Amino acid sequence: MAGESRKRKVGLLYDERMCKHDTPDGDDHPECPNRIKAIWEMLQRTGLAQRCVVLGGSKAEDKHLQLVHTKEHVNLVKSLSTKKKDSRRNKIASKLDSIYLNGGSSEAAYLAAGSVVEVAEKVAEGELDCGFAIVRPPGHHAEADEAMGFCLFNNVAVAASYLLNQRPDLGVKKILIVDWDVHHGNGTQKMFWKDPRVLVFSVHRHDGGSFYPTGDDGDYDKVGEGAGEGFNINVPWEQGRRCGDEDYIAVWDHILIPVTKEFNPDLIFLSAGFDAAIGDPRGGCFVTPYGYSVMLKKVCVVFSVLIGLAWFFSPELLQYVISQLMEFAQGKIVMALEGGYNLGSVAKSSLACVQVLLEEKQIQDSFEEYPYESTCRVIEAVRKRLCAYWPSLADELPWEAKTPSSPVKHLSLFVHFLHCLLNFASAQTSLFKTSSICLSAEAKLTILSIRYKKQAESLRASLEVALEEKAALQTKVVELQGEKLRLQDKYAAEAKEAAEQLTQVSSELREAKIDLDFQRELFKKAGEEKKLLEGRVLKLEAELQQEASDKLRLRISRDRYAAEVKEAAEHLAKVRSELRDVQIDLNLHRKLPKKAKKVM
Ligand code: X5A
Ligand code: ZN
Repeated sequence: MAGESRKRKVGLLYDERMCKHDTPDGDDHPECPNRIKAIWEMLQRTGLAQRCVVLGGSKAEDKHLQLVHTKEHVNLVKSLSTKKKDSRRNKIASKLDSIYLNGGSSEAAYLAAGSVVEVAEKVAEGELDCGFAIVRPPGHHAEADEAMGFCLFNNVAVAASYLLNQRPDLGVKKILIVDWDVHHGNGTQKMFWKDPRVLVFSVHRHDGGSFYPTGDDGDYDKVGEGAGEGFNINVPWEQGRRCGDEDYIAVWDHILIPVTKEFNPDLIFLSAGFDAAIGDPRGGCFVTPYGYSVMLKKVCVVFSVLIGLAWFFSPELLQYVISQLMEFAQGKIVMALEGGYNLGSVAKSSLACVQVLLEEKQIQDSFEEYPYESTCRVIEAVRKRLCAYWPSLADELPWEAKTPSSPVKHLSLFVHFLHCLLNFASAQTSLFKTSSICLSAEAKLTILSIRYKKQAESLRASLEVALEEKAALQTKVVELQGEKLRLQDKYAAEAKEAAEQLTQVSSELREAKIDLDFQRELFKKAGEEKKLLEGRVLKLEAELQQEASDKLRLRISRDRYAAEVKEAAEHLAKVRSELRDVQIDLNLHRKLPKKAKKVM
């Protein structure tokens, strides 16, 4: 087929100026400039951006903004940049719900809305097959006359309204808006509440009305009004549910895809918030990048799946015509970023989506269908509420086994389908005239037989691959069982050893404890003894001191006595010598008289 060989033209819009919207005082905020930077860097690093048509942003025109917003609201956002003082902006922001404003907010808001318009216009014109506008601030909470929930202008609503009301020349008459942001797209819902040209679908956490934006606007009984009745679909997750891939895919399979087939939109907008992603700090859900890629893929191929309805109607000609159809109508999708606050999750999910848009990744829906029981309940409730408008939602759901339903059940659906087909065919008459419709029946049969042969061949090939895989898996299973037994033995031995070690260690521990107690006791005793000894030492010291002072005293008195003795001895010696002198004198006197006698 010609369509298969053609490269998809995927638009990627990024504009650094949208990073200028930031908190006025530099505070951290989840809706931060790095969100779009992270996506852009990821797409460049992986080389995907280089395979896309890269566009810069452009500012929205006031008259386009006013298609969904009031003049007052547009003027307020416009005036933000001219009001020089941050304090004035802070005052405005404080009156709004979950909004901050700075000097760059106005420009960023105009760029976000204008950029989605730009991508949508190029896709509608056919210049691009699809595109992704990496924009901020987000848009889906913004209402006609009020900014809220980090959103200033409702970017997607502005672009949808622009195509429908300003560009009838582009032939976009029916638009589907799929909003998979984890929050309800309240603004978008209100803007198209009575408009049957826009089918708004939002899946979000509702938690009984306690999740942002609180209230019951996001409940499944809100289906639109007047001409728009049935053209608003809400899938509200219940309280405490942390939904993941399986839940979202179940909603896709049993609500979104069947309805989209019936509605048969000319173009699809995706309000692509990534705050239901695994790792998001606010959403608390578990959608993986792979989950997002399957969700996107399912929406992309929905036009071509239109022909899936023909399975109960086998005339080959119809199949042939239908298979041509998918080439004409294939996936005009415009993705616009909404929320998503974990930079890694946002970047990885975006990458997975762009891969799908580029058709570079084979996506198979390989989910086992095990959604939460509550998910099944929600799906049943939504289908019941909306089946009056969308007959394909009326069937009993085959939750266990997927058995093909009887053709009779599908009859109304088929009539509707034929109706769509005729509409489409009349719109494409020129194309039909110049191509297949002029082929002879014989040529058609030849083409068909070739196609069937090819299909049979490819089926046989995949069967062979599958059989090989099965055999490989069986040997793997045997191997794994052996491994399992071996591991069991090993673990048992290890466990035994560990138990032994444990008992040993515990006995050692016990011993150590006893030891410790003993040591402690010893320590106590030693302490007591030490105290005793210390006392004794003190006493001895005192005694010694006493003794020393006694000795000193003794020495002093001894010295004194010695001196006295010396003195006495000296005195004695003196007295003696005096005595001797006296004796000499005496002797002298005694001799004198004798001599004298003699002389006379
Ligand atoms: C776009 C978006 C979330 C707002 C939460 C406010 N808004 N608490 O994800
Ligand atoms: Zn959100």
